[in-house]
Amino acid sequence: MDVVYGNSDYIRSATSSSDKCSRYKDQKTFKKEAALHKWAKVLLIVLSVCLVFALGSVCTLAVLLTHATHFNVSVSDQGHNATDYKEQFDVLHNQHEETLRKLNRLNHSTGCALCSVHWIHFGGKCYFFSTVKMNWTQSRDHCVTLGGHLVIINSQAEQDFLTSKVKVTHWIGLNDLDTEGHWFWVNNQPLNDSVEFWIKRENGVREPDNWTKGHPAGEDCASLGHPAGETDFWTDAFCFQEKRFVCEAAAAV
Ligand SMILES: [Ca+2]
Ligand SMILES: [Ca+2]
Repeated sequence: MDVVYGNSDYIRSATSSSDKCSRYKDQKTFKKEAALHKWAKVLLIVLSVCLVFALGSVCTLAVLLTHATHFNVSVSDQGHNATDYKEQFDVLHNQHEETLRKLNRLNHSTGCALCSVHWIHFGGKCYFFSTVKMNWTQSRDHCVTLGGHLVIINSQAEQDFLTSKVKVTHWIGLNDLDTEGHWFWVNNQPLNDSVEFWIKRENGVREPDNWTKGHPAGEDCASLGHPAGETDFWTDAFCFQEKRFVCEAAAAV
């Protein structure tokens, strides 16, 4: 059976379809706007983060540039100071050299000695042979107060000169106080094994022997000669013993 619509039914039907279409369009538009709004928020967050990072980078660069500038200024100042000190050192060094030359000429013209009174000149050095006795440490310190140091023997010629001047044992500037068997001069230089004059007796007994009888710490200070009278060579002895000593100092030239 055919269904026949009246005009009013047709109009209602058409109107209903139109409304549905309109709601559909509205819903679609709303979804689009919501999606756009969501992306806009994401984009805004990303831009904000980038902006924060950019500001942080600018601040870091500014700090680094400030430090680099200060560092350059500091290095520049130190460079100037080093140059100034070098120039002052050169001036003082030249004055010192000139003073020594004048003193040398004065000594030659007047016949003055190159060493102080009671000191003996040999090989460009001055030597003082004490007449009093002290222990090794006191001897070392006394030489310093006299403007020198306990003698440091660097050659056969120097050894021969010293032995020609002494008749009894004297302290020299050599010790193994820090480490047993490691001998050092008072200028902290180690003993050169090719320039040493330890006693080597025919019976095979040699020095240094670090004798410990009565004194377990052993013998840690070197002397020219032995109490028994051998003065041509070195021996180690108890540092607390009192002996005469030899000081050495630079000559005036
Ligand atoms: Ca020793
Ligand atoms: Ca000894």
